[in-house]
Amino acid sequence: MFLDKTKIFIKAGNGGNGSTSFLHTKQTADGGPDGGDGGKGGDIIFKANKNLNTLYNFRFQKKFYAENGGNGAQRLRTGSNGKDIVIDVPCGTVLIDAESEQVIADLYENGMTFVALHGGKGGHGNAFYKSSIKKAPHFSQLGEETKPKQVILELKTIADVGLVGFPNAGKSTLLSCISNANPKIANYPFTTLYPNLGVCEVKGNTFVVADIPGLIEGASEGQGLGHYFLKHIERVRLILHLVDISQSDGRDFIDDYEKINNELMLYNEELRKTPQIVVLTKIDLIDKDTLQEREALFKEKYNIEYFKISGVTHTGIEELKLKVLEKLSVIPKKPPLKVEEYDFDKKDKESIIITRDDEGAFVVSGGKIDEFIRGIVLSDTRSFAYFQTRLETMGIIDLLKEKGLKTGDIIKIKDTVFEYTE
Ligand SMILES: Nc1nc2c(ncn2[C@@H]2O[C@H](COP(=O)(O)OP(=O)(O)OP(=O)(O)O)[C@@H](O)[C@H]2O)c(=O)[nH]1
Ligand SMILES: [Mg+2]
Repeated sequence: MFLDKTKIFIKAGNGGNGSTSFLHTKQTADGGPDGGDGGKGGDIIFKANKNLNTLYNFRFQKKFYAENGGNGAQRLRTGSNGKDIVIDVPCGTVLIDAESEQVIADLYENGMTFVALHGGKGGHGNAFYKSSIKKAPHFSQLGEETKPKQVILELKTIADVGLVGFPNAGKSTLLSCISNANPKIANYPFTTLYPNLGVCEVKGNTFVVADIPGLIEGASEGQGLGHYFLKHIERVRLILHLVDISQSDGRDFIDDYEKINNELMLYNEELRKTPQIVVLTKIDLIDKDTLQEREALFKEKYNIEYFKISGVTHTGIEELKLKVLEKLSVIPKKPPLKVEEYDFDKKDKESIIITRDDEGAFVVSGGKIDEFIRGIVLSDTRSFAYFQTRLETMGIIDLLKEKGLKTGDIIKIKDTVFEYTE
């Protein structure tokens, strides 16, 4: 099973809570605040791994949660940091924000990493708040909570050479002749159901070849599987265009050649600029005269260089490999996608959302509220007083009044429920 596009859920770890604690020893009955800070939550990191060729593993696992930070504790103990999660993806995986559909990263080269989500910050313990004015702060800060996000992974294979041609043209046969790949080969169209990669070695140099199957007339409009796979040709440096000159499937080889070229152009104008080598295949199946006649026809029509091979007798394979190596040595690699500056991990610190629940209570939520509530321990009476004052000064009470708040109404903010009095 080949998988080259999928959507997954990711969530960085929450920050651990700060601790409220006071030192009590035999010598010191009240030795001051000693609550430690919470630890940082784990990050979500993507990493390009050359040993992967598909996104297949994501069929089984679609949710990734990094570990939360540990809570702070007495005696100034800091909570442990949550473990990061490193998600391995094949080279050439493009990450897209599922909500905005913006590209956020292109993991182009082996070992490249991208921190998609940062873990939440740990909250400060009460020791942090100690000052000359506030000798015994009875509050600490909650850890920062992180939000889950959805990200689309799309694989745009990074190969040096792409093999294209009608089904049955002999692409997989050629791949098996020139590389370490071992694809299925059979005498019917659509034998290969997904792109295969192989590593080819010539004179101590290596290059990666991708077999792009399923191309037929109309592929660019969604016929067959070809359109689905064309994205894997976008980044190859050199296209080998295989044409069955023996016409063993009963079609005209010139017509085949034009149709495939047409599909490539229709898919992406840029592909017009990708250098191409024409490879006439299955020459062992026709006699010398027929071959010469057809070659003459091809030369007359296009006047371009071409190669002729047989994957069965191996005629022409070595020359072709050398030619590919020679061509690749002067064709630069295609650059990674240009990714615009985009803050995928943007923390919402501004929103205030007011809704009414089934019982008519006013429910206040949003990023600004989350941030504000982090610093308040509502069980502590001094903090609760501060909380009420801040509701006024932040303008939340005014916003609620605009929505019809009056004395006796219930307000819910996170886990806190209280009655409003003017
Ligand atoms: N005689 C001869 N047969 C060949 C040659 N190349 C491929 N074939 C045969 O042609 C058939 C199709 O070859 P494949 O390599 O599977 O073709 P493909 O282009 O990968 O086809 P799809 O995977 O269906 O797109 C198989 O039966 C091969 O054995 C060749 O040079 N000579
Ligand atoms: Mg094949």
